[in-house]
Amino acid sequence: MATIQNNASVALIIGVTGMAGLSIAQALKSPTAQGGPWLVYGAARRPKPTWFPSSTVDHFITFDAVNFEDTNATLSPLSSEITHVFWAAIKVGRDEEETISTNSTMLSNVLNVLTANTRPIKLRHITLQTGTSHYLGYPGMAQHEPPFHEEMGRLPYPKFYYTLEDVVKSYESELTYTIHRPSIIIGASCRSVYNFLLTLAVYAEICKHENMPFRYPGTKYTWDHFCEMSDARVLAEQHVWGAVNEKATNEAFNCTNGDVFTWKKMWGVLCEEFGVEFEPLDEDDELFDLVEEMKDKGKVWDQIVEEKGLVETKLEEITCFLPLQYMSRLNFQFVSSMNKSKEFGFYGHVDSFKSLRFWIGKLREMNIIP
Ligand SMILES: *[C@@H]1O[C@H](CO)[C@@H](O)[C@H](O)[C@H]1NC(C)=O
Ligand SMILES: *[C@@H]1O[C@H](CO)[C@@H](O)[C@H](O)[C@H]1NC(C)=O
Ligand SMILES: *[C@@H]1O[C@H](CO)[C@@H](O)[C@H](O)[C@H]1NC(C)=O
Ligand SMILES: CC(=O)N[C@H]1CO[C@H](CO)[C@@H](O)[C@@H]1O
Repeated sequence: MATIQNNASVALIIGVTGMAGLSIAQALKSPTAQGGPWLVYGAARRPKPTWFPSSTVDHFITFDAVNFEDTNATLSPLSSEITHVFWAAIKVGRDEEETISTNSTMLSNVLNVLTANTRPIKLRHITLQTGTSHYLGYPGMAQHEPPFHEEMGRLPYPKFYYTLEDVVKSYESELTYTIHRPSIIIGASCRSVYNFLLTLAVYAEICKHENMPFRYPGTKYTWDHFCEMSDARVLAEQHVWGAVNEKATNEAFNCTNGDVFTWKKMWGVLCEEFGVEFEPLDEDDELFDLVEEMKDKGKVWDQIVEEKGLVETKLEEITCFLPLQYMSRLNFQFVSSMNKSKEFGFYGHVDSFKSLRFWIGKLREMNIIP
């Protein structure tokens, strides 16, 4: 276990059991990490899951950031150590308003405690992860034209990402920040709210088990047009880069793999990896309602988990069929510009097909899927 030295880099990752948080921990503990060696505190709301690799963090801590007393009791003793916060947490409310209030409370609580209980303030920087939905409107409402870039203004309605950015900016006189906006995050965890890859893997396993075809729930448009993803490793690399490079200070960056793909091609990769037959999209067919199809499949997943001896999970906790289906029916190309990142000196990238294969392997290694 690493020990604390004066002026050392001490990280607190909020949301360490999610796809991004786990990859940030791994990036910080890599021997070549910029700004390292890092002492890493990983925080989550719930206790450490069995699949979480213990050696990834120096200290695993649990507290509920929504609760100020709990946050204060846990973090005030650490406020004289922690130099960097990596924010990769999300707690989704019943609606955008609840999400906004919950999220800004969590973020304010953590920043309050770390800046109020020690002098001089040790905390120097926060990396805030939001997402490219920053640029997206709600169904039927105004939105920006892709490709999206950072200078695009805010849309004229409440979005919790905007609120989070405002909370962070309100601490501008005390610390610096960077904002990271990934697209669809691809990584390995069963504690992420939006894990599209795991959702697709579970769907494929259910298809095999039930002898159902592995059908695409989206439109012909997204089947044929460009989409992109954000590998959790590239995202983690950008967080660390943002945390230690002065040039990036107080700037927002998109974060995607740096390539684009069509779902038609990606579906083929998924079929190969999961061992299911490729079903071409039939233009004349009605849209396939995956959400409806998976509604009652919880018991089937339970059975697969038991038969294959997998880590115990519940279908409704690890999948997000509705957002997946929504994404697969967008009527524009879901792509972001990586111009700004590159101009500022961040060149992280990965081949999206290789990325998918890599993370499917990880999910298997972690015994989350068969
Ligand atoms: C937070 O905790 C510290 C140390 O335990 C304590 O001194 C401080 O009064 C607490 N702050 C608040 C606002 O409760
Ligand atoms: C992200 O990409 C979108 C689409 O190209 C672009 O409009 C937006 O300005 C980019 N944002 C940043 C911070 O680079
Ligand atoms: C590149 O990104 C910048 C934002 O940094 C944006 O202003 C510009 O329009 C983008 N150019 C292209 C070709 O997307
Ligand atoms: C900026 C913002 O929306 N802050 C809200 C965070 O949530 C608390 C309550 O949960 C509100 O009081 C704040 O106004």
